[in-house]
Amino acid sequence: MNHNLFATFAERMQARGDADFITTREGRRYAYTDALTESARLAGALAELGVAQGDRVAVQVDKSPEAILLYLACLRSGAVYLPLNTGYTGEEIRYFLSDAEPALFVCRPADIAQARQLADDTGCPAVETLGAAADGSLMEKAASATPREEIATLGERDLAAILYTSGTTGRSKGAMLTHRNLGSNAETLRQAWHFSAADRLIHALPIFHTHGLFVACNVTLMTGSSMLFLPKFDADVVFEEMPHGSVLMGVPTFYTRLVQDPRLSPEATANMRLFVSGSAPLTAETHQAFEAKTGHAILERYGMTETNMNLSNPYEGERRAGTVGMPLPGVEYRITDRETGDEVPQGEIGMLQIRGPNVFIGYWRMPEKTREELLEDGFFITGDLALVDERGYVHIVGRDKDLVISGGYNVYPKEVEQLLDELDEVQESAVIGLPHPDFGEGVTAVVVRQPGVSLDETEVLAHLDGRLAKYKQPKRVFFVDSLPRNTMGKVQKNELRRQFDATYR
Ligand code: MLC
Ligand code: AMP
Repeated sequence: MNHNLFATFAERMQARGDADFITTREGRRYAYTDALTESARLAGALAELGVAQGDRVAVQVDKSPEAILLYLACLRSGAVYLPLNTGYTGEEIRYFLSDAEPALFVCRPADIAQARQLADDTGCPAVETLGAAADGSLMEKAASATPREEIATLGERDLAAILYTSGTTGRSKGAMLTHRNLGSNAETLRQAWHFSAADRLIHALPIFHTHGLFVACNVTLMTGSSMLFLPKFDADVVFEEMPHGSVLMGVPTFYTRLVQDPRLSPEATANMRLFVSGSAPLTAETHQAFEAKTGHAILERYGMTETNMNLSNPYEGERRAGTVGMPLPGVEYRITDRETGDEVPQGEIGMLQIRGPNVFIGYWRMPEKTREELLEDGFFITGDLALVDERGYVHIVGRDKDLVISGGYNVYPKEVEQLLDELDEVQESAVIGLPHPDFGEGVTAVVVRQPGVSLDETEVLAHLDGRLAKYKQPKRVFFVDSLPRNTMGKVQKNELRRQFDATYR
């Protein structure tokens, strides 16, 4: 049996023929047959570039339908798709290229000089470009390549993608996701969320993370439904498009922005059947305000890069504000005591663990990290703290990991602190997340200066600029005489969060 996810997609794509797959507001359109043809051409180009089965293809490009065709070409060829946040700086990319050792790096046309340099430095043999207007050298190569119609034969544990997720130590870890992981989750979500070929998803998320790439695109491909590709979330455009769409998937920031908009009404959302939220906590207030203004209860679900989607509020039945619902079919969870590892009684808070066909097979070239987080019995330790209520709905109540989630993007404080501590004027630093009305949490730095030196907020931010992706950079920097520590010498971030709580409110 061939476990290649593309084999499943191809059957459904053929069945949909000339129906829309991806359209854009600029009038670009790929029907399903076009996607089959173009992905074969791109697969041909990959083969000509020397990309073999199992090779990584690193991709840092602006959002476009062609980037999804490249993803499909990788699946078809058995190559491992490795998408990278467009906000990553050259230094961040250098790490990913040296760690993943891709056979090909696809970058934006404007980044070609830097990309060539990084590829040279890290031993990456090929660099091609792909632009948002279907321009760039990769599409040129595809146009003249011999199409590769063949679908690579793959086993159950063969990789479809590696997605890097930041680590508590400051070093990003590559989550290895198999064709089975992605395929099982897409099929589960298609059924759980009642997707049909008539659906039209308003796609406003980026396509380099699980949410916009796998949840949105794989479910669409499994269903044979269509997507309107927007370059980014823009409330004006979403209001224009809702009368022609049926589903919106977003991070909570989408919904807090929509709720504040006077145009939000039952009429504006009358054509929509489903609003999904995830990647960060949706507050009960936003959920309730959205429902009061539209009549739609947002469906909140819970997932991770390592696991795809795990828990979801029901499609039919009550979608409870402030909860992430129940396990999806085939997914198991348990909530355990952080010390003993034993399951805690219903209603008590513990560490959330997940098992199922959706759970990744490990971190790329990090066997020890894998063993720490992926237990022998198959349960993955999420790092999230949860409880289950008397009706079986799971509540995510906090995080056991030192992580800030800003507008749905994860920021590990350690990575920022390491850069701050590089400054000669800095004695030590702590990075925390504070309640933020737009991003949910705002990345905030608290810095202790060396005695007698001068250093201000602008200078600190200037040091980070260009070294860290924009979304990881602190929105504010505060200076204190010393950091609060407990008896073990550990910085008490809770204390700092209390002290600076009102910053963005
Ligand atoms: C943009 N900025 C951010 C930011 N996004 N800062 C912090 N956090 C963010 N998420 C910066 C911009 O560079 C800009 O800086 C300033 O903030 C204001 O930008 P904006 O125009 O208001 O932002 P916008 O472009 O509208 O983007 C906000 C957003 C976007 C929320 C729409 O960040 C977004 O699409 N996030 C989705 C992330 C996502 O897909 N996560 C899924 C991960 S998968 P300046 O200085 O230039 O003004 C996952 C698993 C799962 O978690 O369960 O799904
Ligand atoms: P990532 O590593 O980017 O995949 O982010 C995964 C993390 O996002 C999880 O471990 C949670 O902390 C968080 N997350 C995702 N969905 C939700 C949700 N619905 N509610 C609360 N946190 C969430």
